[in-house]
Amino acid sequence: MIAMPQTTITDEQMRQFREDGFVLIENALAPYGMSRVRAAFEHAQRATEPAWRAMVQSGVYKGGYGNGPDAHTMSGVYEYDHLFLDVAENPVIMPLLEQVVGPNVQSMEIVAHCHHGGTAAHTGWHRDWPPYRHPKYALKVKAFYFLDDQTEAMGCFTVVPGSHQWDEDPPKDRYTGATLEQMPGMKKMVGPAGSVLVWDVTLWHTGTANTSTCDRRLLIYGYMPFWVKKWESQTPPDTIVNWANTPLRRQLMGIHAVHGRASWDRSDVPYLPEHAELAAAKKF
Ligand SMILES: O=C(O)CCC(=O)C(=O)O
Repeated sequence: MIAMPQTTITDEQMRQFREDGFVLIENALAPYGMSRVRAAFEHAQRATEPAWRAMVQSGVYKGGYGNGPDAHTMSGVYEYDHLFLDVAENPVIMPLLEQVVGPNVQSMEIVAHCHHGGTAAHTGWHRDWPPYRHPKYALKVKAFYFLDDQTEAMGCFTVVPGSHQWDEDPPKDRYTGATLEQMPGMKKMVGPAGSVLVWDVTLWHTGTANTSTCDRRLLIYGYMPFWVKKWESQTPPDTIVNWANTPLRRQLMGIHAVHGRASWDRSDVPYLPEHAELAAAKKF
């Protein structure tokens, strides 16, 4: 295993993740400092705001995560600040991720997200894909970092605890629009600024209306096993390759696996010398 700072994941947290499909860890941004993280977010938001406003004006919404009049989705934010890449390997959640996704975990997406005060829900009840199951691992989890205290009025991310264990998807003809928040068993994910919510994407989930005057600001990270293709035919951008200066970072960025097979590795990015040795020592 790679040496890195450890955070102990308690049996209770693991039980909650397995049974409810999520776990909330407080003070998860402590390694970076809240003011530093907020400054990076605000910089990315300022830089992307004109294009977002033009998109909203055009009425043609693209970009996922409800990008449009009720939310501003910022992808590729690591081009504005490397901090967004640093947070992808947050030592506070790496041990949990290695347990729930597996030791060959990689980060799939990095998004900064603002769901503005006084706006409608930017999405409805869904799960990200069918309930693919593995006896040991979740195929995908997301980590949502709260940049501000999350109260129930702030358009909280909301789940039905335990629904990741169900075969059926949320109904499409009920609990939409005005009845969104009548979903039986739903729970709003509140918590103090700096917390991270790690959740299984097969949970039934939605955003809700932000009836407060405060913007709901999140950093969103998706994590999946290394064998899922992240870059496909695209060569990873230089910003990512240059940041990925350790074997673990290479794995996290979907370039070269530490714990997976050498045959899964990309050949369009040269190995780090120490990673070449790791790969050469593998059987496959
Ligand atoms: O922003 C939210 O509250 C909803 C997020 C969501 O639907 C997703 O991550 O798939």
